[in-house]
Amino acid sequence: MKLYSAVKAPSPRRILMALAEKGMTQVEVVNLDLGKGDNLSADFRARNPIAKVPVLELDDGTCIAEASAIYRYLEEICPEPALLGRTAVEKAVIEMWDKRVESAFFMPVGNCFQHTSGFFKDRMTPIPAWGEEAGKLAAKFLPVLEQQLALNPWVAGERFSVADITALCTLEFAKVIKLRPGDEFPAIQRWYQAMQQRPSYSA
Ligand SMILES: N[C@@H](CCC(=O)N[C@@H](CS)C(=O)NCC(=O)O)C(=O)O
Repeated sequence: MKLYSAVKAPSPRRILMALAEKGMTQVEVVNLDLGKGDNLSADFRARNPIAKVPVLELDDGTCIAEASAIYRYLEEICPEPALLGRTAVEKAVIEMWDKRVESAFFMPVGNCFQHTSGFFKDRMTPIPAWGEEAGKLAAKFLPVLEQQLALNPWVAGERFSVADITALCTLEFAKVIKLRPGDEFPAIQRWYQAMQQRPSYSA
């Protein structure tokens, strides 16, 4: 198995952390330089036509893109430790929180970064006003996360899950838009310290 990744990019980091949590450290990692457009090549588009990392390439050549689909594959081939839940309720609640973090936090952070920095201006038209609006939307997620973590040890409840990984990767990436939760978010701080103590944090 081979993981197409990119240093410091939040979406492939989700998979690197999931692999580390599952002890699947034998997967070969191929780092692309997104700034230089390595991912826009015909060769990479044959693996993912929308030219995004992560892509997990299996030994038979099957390519799986989209972080949530890769989470699913890893869970099926390596069920323990479970990151997608064990019971019907756990599975649904974890998926709900993972999607909530993706849509209400990851996407606005990414849009704010792309539309205000012009990092990908060779492949899109940045609209700075939209970027600023997206930054405000991203900030609105912090009180939601705070409330959840004030009531639960982990993002999706009692157990560590992919929702924690997705939230951590987004929270750290949010530094690029200068969004950092301060002392007014004590539950996020407590959870963040717990995340930093996991070996997968530095995967
Ligand atoms: N929905 C995708 C998002 C993937 C994504 O946005 N990847 C970014 C890096 S974090 C990327 O490859 N960007 C390169 C580009 O847009 O050219 C997933 O969950 O895997």
